[in-house]
Amino acid sequence: MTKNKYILNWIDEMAAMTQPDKIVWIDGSDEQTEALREEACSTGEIIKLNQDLLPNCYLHRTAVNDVARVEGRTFICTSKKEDAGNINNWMAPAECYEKLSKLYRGAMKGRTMYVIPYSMGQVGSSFAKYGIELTDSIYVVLNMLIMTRAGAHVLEAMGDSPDFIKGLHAKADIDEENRYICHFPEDNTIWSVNSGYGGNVLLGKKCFALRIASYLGRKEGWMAEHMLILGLQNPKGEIKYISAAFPSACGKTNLAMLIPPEIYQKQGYKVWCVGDDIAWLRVGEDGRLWAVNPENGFFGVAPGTNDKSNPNALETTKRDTIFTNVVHDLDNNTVWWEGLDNNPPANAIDWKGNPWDYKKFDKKDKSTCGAHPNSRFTSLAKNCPCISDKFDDPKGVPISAIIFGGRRAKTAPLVYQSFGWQHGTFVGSIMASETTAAAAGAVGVVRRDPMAMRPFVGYDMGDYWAHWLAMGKTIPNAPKIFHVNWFRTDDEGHFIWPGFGDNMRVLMWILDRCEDKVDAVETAIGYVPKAEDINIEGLEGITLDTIRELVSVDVESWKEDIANIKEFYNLVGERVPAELKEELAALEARLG
Ligand code: GTP
Ligand code: SPV
Ligand code: MN
Repeated sequence: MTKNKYILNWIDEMAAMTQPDKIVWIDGSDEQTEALREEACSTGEIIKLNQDLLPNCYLHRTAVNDVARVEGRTFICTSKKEDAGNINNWMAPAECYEKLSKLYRGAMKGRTMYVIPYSMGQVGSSFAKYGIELTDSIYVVLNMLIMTRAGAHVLEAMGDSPDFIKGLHAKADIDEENRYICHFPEDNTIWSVNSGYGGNVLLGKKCFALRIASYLGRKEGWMAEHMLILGLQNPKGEIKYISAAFPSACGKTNLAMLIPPEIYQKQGYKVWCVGDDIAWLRVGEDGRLWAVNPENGFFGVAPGTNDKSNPNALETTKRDTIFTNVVHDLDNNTVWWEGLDNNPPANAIDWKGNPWDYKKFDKKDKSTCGAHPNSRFTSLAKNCPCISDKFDDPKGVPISAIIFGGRRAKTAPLVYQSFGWQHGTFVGSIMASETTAAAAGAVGVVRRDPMAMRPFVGYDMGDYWAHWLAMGKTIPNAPKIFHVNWFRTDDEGHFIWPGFGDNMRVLMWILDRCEDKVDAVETAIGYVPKAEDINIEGLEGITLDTIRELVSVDVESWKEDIANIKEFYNLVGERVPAELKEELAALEARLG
């Protein structure tokens, strides 16, 4: 399909190592895709679901030991250790290549190597970057065909260029002890072995579009961020765009597709989704920051997705979708997950492939779940009812506001605005959140997750913050920076803020602030709303006092946080920019 010698030589080399029985080039045609689906169904790799109820939908179960990203086994392999920084795991490139070569050697014997040419971003646009993933998994091929723009047209766009990201993935034995997700930013290379789960193996996503892209962005003067992008349309038809960085499983997909509360719908407000996970941002000729979503689909969390919380996502999953690790309803040959509805299937198979008795499901005991808490749907962005007409626009969209956020039971208020770009960068750098099921490890532990990028920065965290500060100086008309927290809890541990669609009420305040339409109260941490400026019309059980409580700044818990922030800055190490240390000292002084 190509004469590009860089591509062909590299594939020869990888094939000599992994020794597949045959090599198949993915062209993106319906015929080939359909043949691959049939083959994967025949081996049980995927299950064809009820085609009347869920046309073109399939179910896949990963190995029980392989259900989330593995941060402990994710490496940044730069020639100098300092360049990977203290937050990333590091291995010397030569050592890593040698170690993984042994795991790859002969790993594709008896298997097929699929060659997937793909683009992150609209093919041919100035934002687009190309990659090739070699994989022995049809599941990966089918997911990449949804999540990226893939096929023969990408090879054409690549021409004779040596400039592409080389990704190699082999399932090998799905052996946890030998699972590695390794990045060689200096070589434009990604090697993944012994996993078959999403973020570990769909190499265009976190590996390329965040880890490698963040490295390239620093070199080339742009930004790759773990951000959703949405457009909020007012009754006059004007659309303002917002991007928001929340850690994994903290509400990006939900916010990106939110349905406005009735009071806003009646007035004619609408929300459009441009992206739900990753944004690439560049300074435009007009001096504003412009964003594209480099992906082509959504790899969304299934549990909790329902017709109240996220009807747009639910609708998107009704066709052309691959479900991973959800419940299989045998009576209808459909799927189910916790939080979909109150009718769990009576005759069902759980995510592990065992018969599942919903009567034994105990909300407090995750081991009784039918669907894995990190079970996912892979769906086409174009099937989303609220997809923005700018989704495919090679120019992207201009960003008015950047929002950071996380899960904090107490410390962070519902919303606050930073004092400017530098302070906003500081706010991003001290982000913290309770851990979720999206990564292997304990759930519910507070950890610092700067810009929601802790697992995804492909270089030193201090340098990454310096890049944020430097970018700010190149954007004459920079977005305003905010922080939100939908997850404050009361003394019984219940969320106080209703969240989901009602988060629009907070977005309205944010956009009003961007346009200088509303006042705010200056506090030690930033500007918070006056309670009466958050619209609570039509909200049951929420009064102005509730809002006052939600936007209050608990000085004592912030003081406690300062010690933890200092510890984290120490961990990041020498390259923490002086400006951020000054911001930290200033915050400490303001707290008194
Ligand atoms: P990744 O795909 O892992 O990057 O996750 P994400 O950030 O897109 O998270 P997602 O929108 O899938 O939400 C994850 C979980 O948070 C789901 O269980 C949601 O139900 C829950 N959630 C999302 N938004 C809200 C909210 O406003 N309030 C509350 N209480 N929960 C929310
Ligand atoms: C995340 O964990 O942030 C995800 C899912 O979006 S994964 O693709 O597995 O990284
Ligand atoms: Mn994500």
